[in-house]
Amino acid sequence: MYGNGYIENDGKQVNSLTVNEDPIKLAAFEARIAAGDKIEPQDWMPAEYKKQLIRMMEQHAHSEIIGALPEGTWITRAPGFRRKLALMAKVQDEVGHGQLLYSAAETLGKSREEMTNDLINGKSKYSNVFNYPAKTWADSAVIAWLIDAGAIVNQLANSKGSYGPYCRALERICAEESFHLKYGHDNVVFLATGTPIQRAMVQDALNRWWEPIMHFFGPSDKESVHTETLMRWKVKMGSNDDMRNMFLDMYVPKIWDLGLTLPDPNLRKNEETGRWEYTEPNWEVFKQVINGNGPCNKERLAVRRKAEENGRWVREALMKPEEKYVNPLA
Ligand code: FAQ
Repeated sequence: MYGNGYIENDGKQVNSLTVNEDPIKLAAFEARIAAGDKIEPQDWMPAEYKKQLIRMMEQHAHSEIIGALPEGTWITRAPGFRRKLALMAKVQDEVGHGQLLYSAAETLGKSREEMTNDLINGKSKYSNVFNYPAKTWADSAVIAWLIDAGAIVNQLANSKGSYGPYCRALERICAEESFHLKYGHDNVVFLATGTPIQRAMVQDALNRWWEPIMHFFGPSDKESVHTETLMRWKVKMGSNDDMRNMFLDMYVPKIWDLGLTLPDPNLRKNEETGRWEYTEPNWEVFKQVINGNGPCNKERLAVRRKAEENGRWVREALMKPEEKYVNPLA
C-alpha cells in the first residue's frame, strides 16, 4: 500500500551514514527491521537511526505544540458554546500529543529541556503549516479538517514503522486525530452549505491554505534528503510524494463534492497512472517558511518563549526535592 512510487533504494545513502558501525550488529539490526520487529530503546541501533528518530519525533512534537496556536486563537471567538467546547478539547488534545511525542523522543536520550531550547532558539524545525495566520473561523475549520487529515495519512502509515515508542504514540494520536477530522469536516460542511457569506469565507480559507497543505508532506521525492534512509529503516512508511498522493486521492473528491474549488487548474487524477497531477507548489516559499521567514514564525516562537518564561517558577519548584510541602495560602 505504501512506498510504491519511491526511487529505487540502492542503500548508498545508508551505507555512507553507517561506515563506522559494527557490520555484524548493523546486519542483525537491519534483519530485525526487515522482519517487521519493533526496535525498543534498550536495543542496539545505529547512531544515525537514533539521530534521525530524535530529529523527526522532536519536530513532530514541536508541530503539535505550535500547531495549537493558530486554532487556539479561535477558542474565545468560536461561534456558539458547542463549537467552543469542541475546539477547546481539540486544542488540548494537540498539546497532549506534543507531550506523548516528547516522551517518545526522550527515550533516545535527548531531554525535554534541550528540545524546548532548540525550538525557542529557532534551531529545530516544526511543520510549515503553523506559520500562517488563522484569519477567519473558516481557517480553523480548514485546519481541523484538512491538516488533521494530512497528519492522519502520514501518521497512520508511520505507526506501522520500526521504533516502538514512536509507533505506540502515533497509534494513540491517530485515534484522537480522527475525531478532530470529523469535527473539522462538520465545520466545513456547515459553512459550505450555509449562507453565501459563509460559503465565500470557507472558499477563501481553502484558497489560502492549499499551497501550505501541499507543502505539508515535504519536498518532492527527488528533493527529499532523508526519505531514502528513513524508508529503509521503516521510520517513514511512504515517501513524501506517496503521502501527498494518498491525501489528494482521499480528500480532493470530498472537497469537490461540496462544490468548493481548489486554486490549481492543473489538479487532476491521471487514471492510467493512478497518480494526481498538479502544479508544483512554490518550493522557494516553503524553504523560507521552514527556515524562520514565514508570515507568523516570529510570533509563534515569541508566544512559546513567553510560555516557557512564565512557567519557569513552576519547573524550578518541582525540581527542588528538599521541598516537601508549602504553606497553604488560606
Ligand atoms: N514542515 O528530507 P525531507 C499535525 C524539512 S502534526 C517543516 O523530506 P523528512 C497535527 C525536513 O525536516 C504535523 N519542515 O524530510 C496537528 C528537513 O529539514 P532538516 C507534523 C519540513 O523528515 C494538526 C527538510 O525539510 N507532522 O499537523 C516539512 O524525510 C492540526 C528536508 O525534507 C510530522 O512531523 C514540513 N512540512 O520528511 C496539530 C510527522 N517537510 O530536518 C495541530 C512526522 C520537510 O533536515 C493542528 N514527520 N521539512 O533540517 C514526517 O513525516 C517527516 O519528517 C516529513 C518530512 C514528511 C514532515
